[in-house]
Amino acid sequence: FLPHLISSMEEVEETYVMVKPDGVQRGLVGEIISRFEKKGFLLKGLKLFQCPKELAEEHYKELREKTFYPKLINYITSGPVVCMAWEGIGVVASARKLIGATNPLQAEPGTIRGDLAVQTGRNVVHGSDSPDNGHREVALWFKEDEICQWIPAQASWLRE
Ligand code: IDP
Repeated sequence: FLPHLISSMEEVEETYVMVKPDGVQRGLVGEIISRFEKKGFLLKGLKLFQCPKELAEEHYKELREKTFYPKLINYITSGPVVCMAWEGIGVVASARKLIGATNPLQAEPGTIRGDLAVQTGRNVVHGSDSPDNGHREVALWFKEDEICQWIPAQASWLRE
């Protein structure tokens, strides 16, 4: 949170973004991180991580009743994921736009899923769907000491 650099009353948000196991296996980690980095959001947390089943179940608990839920849990725990915490004004909705629609065939070209994926069950990346879930998911996937509060050298070139 960089209060002295924020000139408006807009609220700083955080979002949890994750390169799913297919994105890691396909060598798309750098490409995906790059899109958020170039956009100008602040990276606060980053790690390669093998997700335990219990954590996957907690993360996707709202989808428990869905027929695809068991496959989703298998998918997310099938190999390492890359966990990211990004901060910024409007970062939650903006990250969702950069990611694109859940079904990659419906995702616009230029979005991560639109450019890099073909199937909902292999849609390479996750992004929190609301500011509340952003906080919840960053806290769920990261320990407190894995989050860095820092001011990038280019901060004043991103925000007036
Ligand atoms: P989102 O990731 O775009 O927010 P959600 O509806 O929250 O989409 O679903 C979470 C994840 O569950 C999706 O990203 C996708 O990996 C998986 N999923 C959703 N719907 C289906 C489906 O119909 N078949 C297989 N997997 C699905």
